[in-house]
Amino acid sequence: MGREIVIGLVGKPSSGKSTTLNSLTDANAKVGAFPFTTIDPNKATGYLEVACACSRFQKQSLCKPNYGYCRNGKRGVPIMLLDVAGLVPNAHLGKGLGNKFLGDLTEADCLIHIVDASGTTNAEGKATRGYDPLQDIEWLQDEIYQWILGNLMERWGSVVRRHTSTKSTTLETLRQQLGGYSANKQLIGRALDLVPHVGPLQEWDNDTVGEVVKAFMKVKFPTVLSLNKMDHPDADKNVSKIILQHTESKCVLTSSITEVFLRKLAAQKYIKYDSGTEFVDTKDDLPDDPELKPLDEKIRKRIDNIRDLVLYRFGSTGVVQLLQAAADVLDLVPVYPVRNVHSFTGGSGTEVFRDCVLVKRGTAVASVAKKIMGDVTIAMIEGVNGTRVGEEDTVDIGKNDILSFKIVPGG
Ligand SMILES: Nc1nc2c(ncn2[C@@H]2O[C@H](COP(=O)(O)OP(=O)(O)OP(=O)(O)O)[C@@H](O)[C@H]2O)c(=O)[nH]1
Ligand SMILES: [Mg+2]
Repeated sequence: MGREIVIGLVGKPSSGKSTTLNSLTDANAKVGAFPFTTIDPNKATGYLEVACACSRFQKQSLCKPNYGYCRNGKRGVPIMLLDVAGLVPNAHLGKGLGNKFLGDLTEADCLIHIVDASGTTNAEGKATRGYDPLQDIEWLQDEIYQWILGNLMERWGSVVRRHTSTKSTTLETLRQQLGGYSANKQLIGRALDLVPHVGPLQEWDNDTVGEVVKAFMKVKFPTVLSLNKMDHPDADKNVSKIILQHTESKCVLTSSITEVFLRKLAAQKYIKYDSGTEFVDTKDDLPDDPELKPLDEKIRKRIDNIRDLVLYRFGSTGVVQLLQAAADVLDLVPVYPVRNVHSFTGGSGTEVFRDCVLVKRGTAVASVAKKIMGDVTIAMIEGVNGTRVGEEDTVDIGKNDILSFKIVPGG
């Protein structure tokens, strides 16, 4: 059903991309304290937690998603995460693994830049002390920019000739040139709206092409900063510096290694742990719980440390919030296609809200239908209780987000 949202995890080697992937999914990507542990991209499904529509209608007990989960009105909607090889300065000139990483990113809808906020790895991902991670944010954006710009400039002469001879619009020509980055016309249109003064394409100079590429990057790769390794004592000062410098960016403090550890302890029944919260309960806290195993001194000490250094200081390990921040920059709304707009069931059975897709806020209902069902002819669209919804009406949280599409048979 439709194309899933894809989030790319990017950053220099050893910043914690694979650890973050493992902390958010069931993946078991290889992790190592040396650069280029990951070469081929790892893909795994994570879950974006949203307030499910079932709680609006007190139908939590009947809510059984086809994909993901719903626990008492808290729904985990599947989202694809992509962990790619580390990027180093001048990758676009072939350094490190060169452009390989960038090619793997084309299908991403947004990026999470995993920054090693502890300053214990240099720009190449090698162990050091006192490195300033602020630099990584600058050069990483520049690498992506140089990559897209380089690909476009390589053939700019012929792009302009073709554009003029076929009398294409700027949007059509850019669609052809940038379509390879899984960018559709709407997305490129939004990028062009950011640079309204650029004039006709055949007259663009290098600076103008650069401006257009920057605008394209903004809409194609909106980025969240994950300030990772915040459990490390050197992270504090770097974190405040980054947040002060990057006021326009969404920053989330994370300790992905802590999340991996807590999940492991929970699976082994040493703790009860609710991801995304600061609450960890052990046998010491819940002595009557028959499921929990007693702690040995070593584990007890580590849990105390985690509480002091991460959970009580920051409120959580941050990784669940990271996906929410990504959904925010993408401005996503969960939309529930149903068969029956009174009971919210699917084709058969009593279970409700079986499907859920994430779409950009403000998307027209007709585009939602297309995303879900492909090219079919819609006869009618209904909302809650059978109210008619127009094809051009737009979706928002709580507005036109429960829909039933009646299609023309064979249309
Ligand atoms: N202290 C601390 N260390 C971490 C954290 N996350 C990851 N690490 C460590 O950082 C090192 C690199 O982690 P990886 O997840 O392999 O890093 P990567 O970004 O995938 O690296 P490449 O695949 O080489 O690009 C490992 O030794 C991890 O244990 C964290 O939150 N805190
Ligand atoms: Mg890795």
